[in-house]
Amino acid sequence: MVSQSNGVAKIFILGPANSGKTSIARFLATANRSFALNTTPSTSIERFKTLVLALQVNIFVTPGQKRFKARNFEYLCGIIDPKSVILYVVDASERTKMDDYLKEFMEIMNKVEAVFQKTFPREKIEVAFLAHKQDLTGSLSVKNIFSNGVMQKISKTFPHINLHLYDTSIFMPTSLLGVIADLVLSKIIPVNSIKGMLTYLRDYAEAEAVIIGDGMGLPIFFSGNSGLTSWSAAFAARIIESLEREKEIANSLKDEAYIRLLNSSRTIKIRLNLALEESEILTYIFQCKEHSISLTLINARNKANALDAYAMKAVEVLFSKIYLETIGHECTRAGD
Ligand SMILES: Nc1nc2c(ncn2[C@@H]2O[C@H](COP(=O)(O)OP(=O)(O)OP(=O)(O)O)[C@@H](O)[C@H]2O)c(=O)[nH]1
Ligand SMILES: [Mg+2]
Repeated sequence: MVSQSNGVAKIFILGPANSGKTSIARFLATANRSFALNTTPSTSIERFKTLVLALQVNIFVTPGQKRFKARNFEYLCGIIDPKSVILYVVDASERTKMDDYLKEFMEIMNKVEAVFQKTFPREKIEVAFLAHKQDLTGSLSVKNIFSNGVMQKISKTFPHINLHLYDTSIFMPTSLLGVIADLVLSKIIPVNSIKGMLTYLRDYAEAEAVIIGDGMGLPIFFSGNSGLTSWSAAFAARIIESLEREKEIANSLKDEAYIRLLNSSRTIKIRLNLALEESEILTYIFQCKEHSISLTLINARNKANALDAYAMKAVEVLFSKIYLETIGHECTRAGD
């Protein structure tokens, strides 16, 4: 579940044992897939803190084993509020257990509904059901799990719950970031207009995919072929990271010339063209005051000169939209 106030979101992740809850939280907190996947069964509530664009996200992961059920319920009901978002995760490849998982999910929905009826009768809470591990063969899609009839029944039975359905996998980072963009970021930044801009840019560039990544390398927004989009945001993050490392080395060696070169401007704009044999990845990075975002175009067919200027301007505009409240006008005045 996620709740936001003053630029802080709280995400609580629930669901049966071994469904991938800790992996999801680890991935969102680090963008590191091997760290995310290398888990052991949890025995207590785990807390993670991360920054997704300008938003601080606090993630709370409950342990899934049945012996923790009562304690998890108690914890959840004690701190739930209308700004919270619940992520309920199941392993979608566990076909034979799906009925049990749905029963458990309904049990939690009942408790949440009861808390809301009593404490927040006029409010609603966002809940996302994640049919996770979609990379495994035989996994059920969320559409298979929830037919239209079931959804209608749920919305009637739980009038205080807004239920959203997602197919996710750690191997498809955009699937997880889609959940965060829809349910968490949409409350602080104009997600729909950013998505609209990406679609426009993809059409203009005739690109296979367009991706906005954050400083950590998470693919926050994307348009186009989602298989291609997942990892490309990581390139830009690695470039920023190595630039930061060079700055640190120059500072520690007191290498004046190098410091002047790297610190010469408040803002850093990078344009990178990665020409592979049959593909081309164009990346534009805008960095200021330790914040950065990247815009990546995959296989753009339109090579018009205007594309470069347009894409760089787009990434600057996005940066100002996203970080205006956090760092003010300082970084963007020059680009206006
Ligand atoms: N194939 C695949 N495996 C995944 C995915 N996400 C997580 N896993 C694996 O699933 C197993 C369980 O993941 P955890 O994150 O520990 O599961 P959990 O829900 O936290 O489990 P508990 O702590 O016992 O409640 C681990 O071996 C993960 O590597 C995924 O998207 N695809
Ligand atoms: Mg766990």
